[in-house]
Amino acid sequence: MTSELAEISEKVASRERLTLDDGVRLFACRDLAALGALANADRERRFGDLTFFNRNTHVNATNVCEASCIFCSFARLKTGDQGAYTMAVEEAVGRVRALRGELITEVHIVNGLNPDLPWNYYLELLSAIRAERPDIHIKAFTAVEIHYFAEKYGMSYERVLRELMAAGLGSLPGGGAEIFHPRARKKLCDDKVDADGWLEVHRVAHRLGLRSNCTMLFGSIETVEERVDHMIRLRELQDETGGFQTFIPLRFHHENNRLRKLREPTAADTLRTYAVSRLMLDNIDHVKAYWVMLGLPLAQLSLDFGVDDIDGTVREERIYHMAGAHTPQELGRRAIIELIREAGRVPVERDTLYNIVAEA
Ligand code: V47
Repeated sequence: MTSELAEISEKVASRERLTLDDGVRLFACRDLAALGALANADRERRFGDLTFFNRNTHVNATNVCEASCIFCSFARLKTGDQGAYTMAVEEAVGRVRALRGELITEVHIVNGLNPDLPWNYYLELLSAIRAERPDIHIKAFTAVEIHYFAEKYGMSYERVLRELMAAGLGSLPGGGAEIFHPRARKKLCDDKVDADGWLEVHRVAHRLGLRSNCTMLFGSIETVEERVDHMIRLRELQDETGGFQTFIPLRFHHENNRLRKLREPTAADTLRTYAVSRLMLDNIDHVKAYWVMLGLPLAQLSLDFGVDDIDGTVREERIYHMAGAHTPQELGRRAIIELIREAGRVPVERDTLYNIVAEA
């Protein structure tokens, strides 16, 4: 083991918290295998070979979005623009109804910031899905959407969340975090909620008893320091609330967006990012590799670099497929189990809140 890693690995062994400087040094470490082994030891200390997945479906009810994030291939600025769509509540519920009889446990809803919809649309969306499938957990609306609702409909974060909870909201997904550091955030997504606002939404959600996830969009224009800074801001909020369940590093895809001239992150950079995430975020239980964005071989490899979760069966994924992901739009339960087994791990089906549904 290289000497730089030896020093940090001693800290990890004695459960000493890693600093910004340690994180940056981990990114600079050339010995990817040794870094992976360090993250894997931590992963195995927590979960052994267990590898979590769930059965879910995605609903993206509208892609009309006022924000102009330069990495996004999904959004259309205005209703009526080419490719813009907004589902009627009944249509969105129909996507869930079509899965009647299937044992999915979660619906994941993320939308654009659509200026043409009334507040009631979202409440009706949740209550109609709940009425259709009361057994399914609804994980919906990123902190960016919650902030937008608060501003647009003139409510506090707490009021927005309480009304959504009363209509059926079960937890928040982790999207919209991108990169917190103001230099990168200004370039990536200047006109949506800033880091403090994103974190405040999750702080309030956790106080109200909701669990949530957190993400980081990596591999576009951010520096390594900015990645580690992002992780530390999440770690600090987690110290305060304990409400995050899983961290999901989201690998940048470059097709059909304004960053198409950039190269996508290499496999090595991707694996390194998972490993550093596992080591920096000592207080967040899970690190998830979203197979849709990674491709299946890299998703399997990630399980040796600190990852213990590969998300779900996922139906009708749009955000990454519009950005050039070449993975299938869904994987069946059998295929996910096979994927995990082939990588030498033990698949465990979980629900959104990490209760075990079945050891496969
Ligand atoms: O916030 C958009 C990212 C996020 C691109 O909580 C892109 O369980 C890469 O947050 N290249 C939405 N990334 C998806 C998301 C998510 C996914 C799966 C599970 C969970 C969870 C959350 O996707 C956005 C943005 O960060 N994104 N465009 C792109 N071109």
